[in-house]
Amino acid sequence: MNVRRRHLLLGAGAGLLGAAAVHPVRADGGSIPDATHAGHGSAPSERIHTPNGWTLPHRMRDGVKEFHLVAEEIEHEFAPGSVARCWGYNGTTPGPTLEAVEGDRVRIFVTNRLGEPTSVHWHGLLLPSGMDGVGGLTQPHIPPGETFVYEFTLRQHGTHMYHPHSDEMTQMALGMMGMFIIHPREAEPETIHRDFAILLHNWALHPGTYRPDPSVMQDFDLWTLNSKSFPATAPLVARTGERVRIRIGNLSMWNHPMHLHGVQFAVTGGDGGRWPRALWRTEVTEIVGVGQARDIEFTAVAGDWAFHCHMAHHTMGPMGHGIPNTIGADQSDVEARIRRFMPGFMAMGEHGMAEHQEHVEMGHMPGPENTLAMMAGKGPFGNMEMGGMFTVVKVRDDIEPGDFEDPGWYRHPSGTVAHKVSDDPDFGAPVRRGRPASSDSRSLPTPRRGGHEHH
Ligand SMILES: [Cu+2]
Repeated sequence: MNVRRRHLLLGAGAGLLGAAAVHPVRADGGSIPDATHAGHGSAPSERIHTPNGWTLPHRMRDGVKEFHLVAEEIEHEFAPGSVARCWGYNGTTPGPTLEAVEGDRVRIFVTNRLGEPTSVHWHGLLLPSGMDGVGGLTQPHIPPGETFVYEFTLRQHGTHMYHPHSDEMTQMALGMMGMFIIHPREAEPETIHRDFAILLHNWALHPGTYRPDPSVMQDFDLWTLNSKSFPATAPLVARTGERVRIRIGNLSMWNHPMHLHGVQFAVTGGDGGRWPRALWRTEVTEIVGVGQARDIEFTAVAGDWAFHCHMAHHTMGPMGHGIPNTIGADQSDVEARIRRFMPGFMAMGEHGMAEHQEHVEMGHMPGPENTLAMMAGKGPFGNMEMGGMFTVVKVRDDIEPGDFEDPGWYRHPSGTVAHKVSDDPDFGAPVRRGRPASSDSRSLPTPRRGGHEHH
């Protein structure tokens, strides 16, 4: 058991090394949103930047904004080394971001190219009951091959989402979801220079498999920002001093405390549109609950700032759940014995888990096929030992408006990087309390045989 599970901790890491710089693609080939016109005059209808994603182009017909969504099976890459047959819209998961302006009348065609019926629920929108998209309750399910149309007038603004309300468990587990952003009719009270949209999701893509498993309730393998796992998550790029908004939607099956380094942000809105200032909260971590959306805003400060879920297991790649705890366990004897029937076996985890990334990347242990490493990502100072719901907000003094390209790593002003002052563990005279543990873990009480198998 122990041996088999250890393999699950590891993935094929080699393909990840060059993956740090993955740029978002505007699949519509359209111009990059011009942030400079946000906040001046009338509201432009397309100005969201969806990292690793895109905004669906629309066309105007008789004063109605027309969109066309196609529900279909797709091939999706979570990060180099992990692809799967997923379900999405118009070729991607998440589906394209829909953008419109408060007061717009929208007409949305939905074509079902799946093998089973679907529907689309416009999550959080104020609309006629019959447009709400709940299969069986407010409309017939859309059979395979058919196209339905939804039409309503947008009577609100805010950060919203769309997803199926037909076989919801399966269709969402396989990736069917997207953001629906409605801009206020009037200009924003504060000029927003960068307006990002990120949808949180989780996936049970078991090691060595190619289709997400919809039956899993808790032990997910992949945690994603816009269906990408770090280091394939695109950085969020901004210029020093710009006002940045990150709209975060959560259609995963967990709540995610999203944490941003380097600034205190204001939580300024979400599903309910932009909140009055009196309701804003100053935070560094904001829980985005299942089915919720939250907007955070801040003034960009130069640097490379981590932005991630604070549930430590959500910033990791696939791992074996419930493995025995090897921290502090001397396994040298076990390793020798296991090697007799399993050449190349390496005992790990005595001093912590960080060594896993190195071992995997050096090819010491082949992982299961089509499975990301538990830890990945290279920074300018070494391994980042991250994965999943992690990305970097990259703020520079010289980024042009509308430029979202990865600028590379931050060049820290001299004297502003933590650095070594001693390699002597007895350095200095730090005050320490309590009883420092002996370096010999065998001084701890011996657990009963098989004690870690109790559940
Ligand atoms: Cu999380």
